[in-house]
Amino acid sequence: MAVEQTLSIIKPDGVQKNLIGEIISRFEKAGLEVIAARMMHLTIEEAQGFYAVHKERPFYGDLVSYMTSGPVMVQVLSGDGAISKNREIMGATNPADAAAGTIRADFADSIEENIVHGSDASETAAVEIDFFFGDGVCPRTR
Ligand code: IDP
Ligand code: MG
Repeated sequence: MAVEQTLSIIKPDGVQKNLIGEIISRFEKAGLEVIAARMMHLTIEEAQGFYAVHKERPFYGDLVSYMTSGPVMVQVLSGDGAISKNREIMGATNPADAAAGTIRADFADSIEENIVHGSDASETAAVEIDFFFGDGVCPRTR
């Protein structure tokens, strides 16, 4: 499987629950490497832009409010099959449907407040990484 990069976000509920270390530890234990990271509080415009693909959905306004309700931790993960591996570790969007042992099954309160974001395909990963880390990432040299 090819080495890929994917965008991961620990959403405001994950940060509030003090799960940054727990979540990143799960990625690292699965062999993914953090090659960029930043803690930030998204503006409404940033959240709207990031989730523009969902702007016609009924939950868009709520999603933007949620994503701007507190700071987030944004990181780029690198590794073999990183995009699907990250999605597997996250679990299904709705925690009620998420497999046991996934982040969302273990920690999410609802289909909206579901702790983490992960890119869903190579095209979206490239766009999302550029959205937050247009200045570049920090590839591992050891
Ligand atoms: P994903 O995060 O698993 O890729 P998407 O369908 O891309 O799921 O939705 C983006 C985010 O929008 C979800 O993670 C969740 O926070 C929110 N969301 C998705 N579906 C619903 C819904 O039916 N009601 C409320 N919020 C939703
Ligand atoms: Mg998505």
